[in-house]
Amino acid sequence: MSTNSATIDPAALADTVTRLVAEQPVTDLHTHCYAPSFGASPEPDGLLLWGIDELVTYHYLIAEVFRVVPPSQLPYQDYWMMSKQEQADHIWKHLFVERTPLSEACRGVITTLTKLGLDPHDKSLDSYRQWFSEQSPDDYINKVMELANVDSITMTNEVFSDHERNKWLDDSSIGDDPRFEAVLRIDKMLIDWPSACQDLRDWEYDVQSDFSLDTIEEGRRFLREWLDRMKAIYVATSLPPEFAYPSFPPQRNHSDRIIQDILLPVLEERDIPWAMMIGSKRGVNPALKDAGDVGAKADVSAVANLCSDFPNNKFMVTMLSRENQHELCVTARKFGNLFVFGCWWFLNNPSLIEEMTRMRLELLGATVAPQHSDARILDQLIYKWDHSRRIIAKVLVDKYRDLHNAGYRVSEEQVRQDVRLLLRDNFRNFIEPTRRVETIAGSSDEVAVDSAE
Ligand code: RAT
Ligand code: ZN
Repeated sequence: MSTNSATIDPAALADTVTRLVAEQPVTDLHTHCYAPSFGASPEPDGLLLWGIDELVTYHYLIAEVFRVVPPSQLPYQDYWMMSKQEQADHIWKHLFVERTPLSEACRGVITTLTKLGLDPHDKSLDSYRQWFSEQSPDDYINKVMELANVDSITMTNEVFSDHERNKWLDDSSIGDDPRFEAVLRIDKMLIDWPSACQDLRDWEYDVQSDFSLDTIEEGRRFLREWLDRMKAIYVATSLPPEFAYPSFPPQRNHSDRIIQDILLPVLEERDIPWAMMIGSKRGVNPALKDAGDVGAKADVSAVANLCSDFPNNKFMVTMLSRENQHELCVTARKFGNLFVFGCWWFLNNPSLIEEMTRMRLELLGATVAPQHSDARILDQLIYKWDHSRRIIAKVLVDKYRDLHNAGYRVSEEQVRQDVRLLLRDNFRNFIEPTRRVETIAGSSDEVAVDSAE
């Protein structure tokens, strides 16, 4: 590749950057979407959720509809007793027909329908239902991936869910769909070790909650076997705002022992990252189910301590509180084994994505994964990426303009490289460091052309 390709005319900067961001396939590193082999809605217990009724009953929208039709008018239990279609009709009527769909989650449904070629103004969901009934989930995945320009969807595979675990045990090829990659999600081990321990014993791992006897070896065997079964690309845990490492007072809970003796040794041996998603406070309003969680500020020093105490381990971190973002960026400047990713959950809103992306580029350059979709419903890939790409492009344009004002001209190749790193290769390289990627300099020993391109 040429290192001196023509620099971009400042007048063309916004269009060029926006086009290059749109053209770059993204590897979506955290979603809750599944391959069709896990079953697909409306099939009962299908894990792949898709289609209009799932889109409209997204838990973000459930929280929003209870703000306009409060539980004094529609008690929570009455809502949950409704069929999925009745729930969707209720939400559509109140959030999309009787009100302007202004919120980000509402706008997401509008973008998705529009990009699918459907008119989002219908007063009833019937015509959309008809359209979706004509799609097959397997082909529809390809259509969604094409529209969202996503090259790989990373699942969240809950080993402590009996339903999902049994699917893996029953079908050894369940994870073989090349469009999806697995992630071993192990929240219970860190958050409720006595109960996780009981599960492990039921599954014939000889573990004790006080870590006696063979607990360490057996805990490691559990992780190794599930990493292998899933071919998991990383291990993930959602952690509460109180998460501390070391825990305080020391050994107050079991998480230090799990981290030090079971989890990190296995991950080091496999060279697989641990993704910590920190700051979720579960069940603040349990009547809302998945919609009842909130986020709160956590202590970033837990991340710094882990990165420093375990230099041979790799940590991916996203935090739920806006207030933690600056400290997290500064911490990442100190530790090459810390990979910052995504604008998680309540941060996945344009104003916050913009602020965080700007801050990350200023403090860390193009060394992060600015976004993941967190899509729970397949179709959401379309809007989550459309909305985020626009913001990432906007921030990049500003940064290239700042460089221009400082006397530096970027070329199209440079922009293409930055965008490729941000949307795909930083993550790929972090999980798979031996992978070789092309750089504009074309000379370092890390350079070789990615055969996919
Ligand atoms: O974003 C969400 O939909 C949340 O409910 C959670 O799934 C969160 O992203 C998580 O992974 O725990
Ligand atoms: Zn998630």
